[in-house]
Amino acid sequence: MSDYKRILVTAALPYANGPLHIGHLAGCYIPADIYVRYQRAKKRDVKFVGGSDEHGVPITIRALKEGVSPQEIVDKYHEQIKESFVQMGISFDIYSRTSNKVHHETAADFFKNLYDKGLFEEKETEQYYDEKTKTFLADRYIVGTCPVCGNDNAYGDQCEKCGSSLSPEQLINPRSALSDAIPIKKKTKHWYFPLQQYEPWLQEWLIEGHKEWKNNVYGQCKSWLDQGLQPRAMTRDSNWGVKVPLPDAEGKVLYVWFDAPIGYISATKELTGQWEDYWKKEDTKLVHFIGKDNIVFHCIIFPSMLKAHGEYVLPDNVPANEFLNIEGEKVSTSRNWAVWVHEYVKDFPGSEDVLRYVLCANAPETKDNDFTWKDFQDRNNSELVAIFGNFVNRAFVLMHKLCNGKVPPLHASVLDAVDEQMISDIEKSKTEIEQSLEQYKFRDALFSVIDLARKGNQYMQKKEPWILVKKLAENPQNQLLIDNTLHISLQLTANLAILINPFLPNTAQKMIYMMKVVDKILDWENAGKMKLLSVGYSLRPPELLFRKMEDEEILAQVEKLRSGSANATKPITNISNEMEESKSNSLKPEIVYDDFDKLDLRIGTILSAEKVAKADKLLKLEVTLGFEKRTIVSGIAQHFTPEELIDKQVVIVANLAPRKLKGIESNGMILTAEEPGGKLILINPATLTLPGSNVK
Ligand code: B3M
Ligand code: ZN
Repeated sequence: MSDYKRILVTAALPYANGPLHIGHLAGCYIPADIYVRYQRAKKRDVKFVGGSDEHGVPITIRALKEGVSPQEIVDKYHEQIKESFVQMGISFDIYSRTSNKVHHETAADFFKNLYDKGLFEEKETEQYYDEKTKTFLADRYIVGTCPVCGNDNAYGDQCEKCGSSLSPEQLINPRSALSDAIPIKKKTKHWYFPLQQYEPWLQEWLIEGHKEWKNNVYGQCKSWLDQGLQPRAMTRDSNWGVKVPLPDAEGKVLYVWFDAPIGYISATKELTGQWEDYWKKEDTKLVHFIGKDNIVFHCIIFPSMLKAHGEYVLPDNVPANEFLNIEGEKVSTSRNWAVWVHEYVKDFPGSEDVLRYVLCANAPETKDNDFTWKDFQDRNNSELVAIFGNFVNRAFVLMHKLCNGKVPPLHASVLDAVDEQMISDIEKSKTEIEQSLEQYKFRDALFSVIDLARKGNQYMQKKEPWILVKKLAENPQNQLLIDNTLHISLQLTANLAILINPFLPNTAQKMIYMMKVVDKILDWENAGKMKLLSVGYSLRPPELLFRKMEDEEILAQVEKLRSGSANATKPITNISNEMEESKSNSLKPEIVYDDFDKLDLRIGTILSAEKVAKADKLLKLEVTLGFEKRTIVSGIAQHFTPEELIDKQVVIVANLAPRKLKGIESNGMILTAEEPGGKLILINPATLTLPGSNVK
């Protein structure tokens, strides 16, 4: 680890154009908060800054949609988002907003600094213009077909379907997002930042200098640089935003992606008079937590701006996460396919830590991941309740029963190998968790904590103090063994409180209340130690740390999601039956590997699909395996239209004996998953895969 004196952690500034959902939390706020809480526990000088992004088209569009002013929009959502963060324990040192005066000044000064250095290219170009609403159409004001993936609703700055970054000129059949009008071209002047001039420097600083960044981040940056950078307009025609601080710039504001990251600087200014230490001293470690759609802005554009300015430190790391899908589908706020934080905290009061747990355990750290309510329930019931909560509860209950409610002594004379193993596991866990946290591997870190609790349960199981107590009369020695087990278990409990604290702060608080100790015990340096609780100290009775989540409440959430969403494919009236069915859908008898190995499973790409005459269930598919083409007749016509199957990749059983269906010879079978309600889902590879590849 390099030498630094202070850490500045930023988390992306969410647009104040709607409430917070769990995708936001999983993308950057939970990991940032874990990191910061850990650093605070390490007693490092760390500041955690954030705030609302209140400029740009996302805000003005929302205002138009709701028929109110942009100011009303940001006022409403800033407050709501801020409250959701507080409720979820996201412990910003400051949560600011970009409409603040200090931000407008800071961003304008930054622009002026680069302008005075002669860095901007001033260019008059023709841009799309909507005559109906008299608006220049940049960014999200313009929509059209994505040239990369064909999505009809790609924005002028990005296609949300394939993630490509776009400019309005690249859209096929562009139309105004405001009026649907076909835009004309009209001249307008803007200030361009010459990103291409920073290529050699980025090559050196980022590509050569930051190979340790996460693969998903590094890879995206590399591909941007490989494609070559273009000058980028840093101003827009609008009345909403930071005014361009130049005399001849009426009706021009800073591009939102110019001002938003400067929001980190303004927030730090608001937070502390020492803000310059955090931004200008080389021994600061600057870390940006973001979601994957913000990578280019934080790794390429903002660093180039900072470099151009010259006085600022550069990010040491940008540990971006990928996306979290919900129940297998992409989050869509417009279609209400989301789990809203303000609703979660109402529906599960007191269970904020459970959501933090699930979002960390399932964090999209290296690839997109899926949140399902079933998984939420399983992780709660079988990890938090059955492992962590269970261990702590057992230790407390047994201590009250067998040791008079006090921390029993440790008797070295009867310490055995099992005890020693437990003690050394505690020490090892600390190091392991610490290493994972330093490397931004939050899932691994969390699993190590749970694993330690699991070891605690196993230890207790081996020691069986509840059996020893029964033979106490014949074997008074047993009390020494019981004491040792409970002593170690209680020291382990104290350790677990320290280790879980960055992840589940409310749980750690409950634990220190039960142990009647002060906050100070949670200092990281205490982890790994065995003398955290003193012998003879009396502890409170246990409280349940987590409660079991029942099927009904989980089903209610699934139902809420589906029925409240435009994605609802079918009315969900009895999803509980479906869950029941899935429980009773028992497994087939065991097979050996050789049975499985007989299957030749391959990736195929569907080239064409058509209905089979006089068979309402069948589709005739042409599938390529790369080295050959197949005709496959599949009974999926009631689940998929022929059009939606074209170009899809599927898994096929390639060595199934041919058979005739409605007179057509079928050569193979397509694999699908069947949900309890009968819905079919294609099994396809997560990324484009060469046809013919073996599936094993
Ligand atoms: N508001 C984009 C987003 O919410 C943007 C992040 C700004 S971070 C400086 O995804
Ligand atoms: Zn696309």
